[in-house]
Amino acid sequence: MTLTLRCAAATVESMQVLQEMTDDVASLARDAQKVAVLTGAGISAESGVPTFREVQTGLWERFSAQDLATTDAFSANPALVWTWYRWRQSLIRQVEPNPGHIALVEWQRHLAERGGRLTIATQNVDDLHERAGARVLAHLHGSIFTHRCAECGTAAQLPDPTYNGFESPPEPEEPPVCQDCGAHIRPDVVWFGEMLPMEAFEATAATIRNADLVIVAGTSGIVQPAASLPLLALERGTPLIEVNPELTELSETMDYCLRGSSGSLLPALVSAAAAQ
Ligand code: BV8
Ligand code: ZN
Repeated sequence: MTLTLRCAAATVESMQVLQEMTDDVASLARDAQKVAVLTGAGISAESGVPTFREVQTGLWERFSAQDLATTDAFSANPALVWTWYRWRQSLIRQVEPNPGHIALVEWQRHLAERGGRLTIATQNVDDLHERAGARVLAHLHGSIFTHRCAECGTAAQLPDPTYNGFESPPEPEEPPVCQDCGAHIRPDVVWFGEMLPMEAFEATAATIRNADLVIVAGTSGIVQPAASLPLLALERGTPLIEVNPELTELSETMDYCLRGSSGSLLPALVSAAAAQ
């Protein structure tokens, strides 16, 4: 089925879009056996984790997330960047997965029981997909929960931070140093200007190429090269569905743009998929 409706024409209210297209979208969800999902910061927004576009607060109010997520920023002000990551780690630990994360687990289980599969690749460095019970194929931008030496790469085992994620820390703390070489310890995330983990990137590309439905949820589609991965679905005319309250850099390549929150639209999609 070649879906002709492009999102430029489909930017109407999400539930209306979903209701108007219930037959099309619901049968896509119901018939799909190999679903590839790419998530971004937006899927964790309803859990209370700020997205990358949101304005920073407290110690970091003068910086954008993009300013801080770089090796230059860490070299210039290791304590400020290190504390940002430890504070974010604390905040993630204080929040819970939301209905959007849970819906993907249910869809993943529904398909696995029927010989199909749903794969999740995320740009997020949080572990909310895993804590909801999902198997995650790839963390394209790493994890905020593991750490390594910025110089020699030795893994560092650290105690959990004890910040209150709902308040800004009073002052920054220096990062610990490597036991082997004395250089600073850094978070195991991919900073701007750094390469993505190739295995994670290639595995995600393979599942999108091989999917019969691609869902892009909660991403602005700005950060490359992750944001280009959904375009691989165009090679085989695989249907693309976006779940986002706003128009994104990817909207015009989508077959359907479901305008609303992942916490409400993903459960609606999954109930359509599971309907007999
Ligand atoms: C690299 C980890 C090169 C750190 C992150 C073209 C090709 C390749 C690179 C580039 C390129 N053009 C530019 C670049 C450079 C750069 C880049 O993309 N810049 C952008 C700003 C243009 N890319 C890189 O530097 C990448 N590396 O290219 O290396 C190289 C090559 C060879 C050898 C050496 C080097 C590395 C990029 C990774 C950066 N690290 N994260 C950390 O987390 O601190 S990226 C970070 O920002 C997040 O992980 C996330 O992925 C990204 C933000 O994107 P989103 O997830 O989409 O979040 P965002 O806030 O933007 O949007 C939220 C969305 O949610 C919105 O649309 C909103 O409407 C929606 N939403 C809100 N509420 C809800 C919702 N949706 C649903 N439900 C809701 N309730
Ligand atoms: Zn070291």
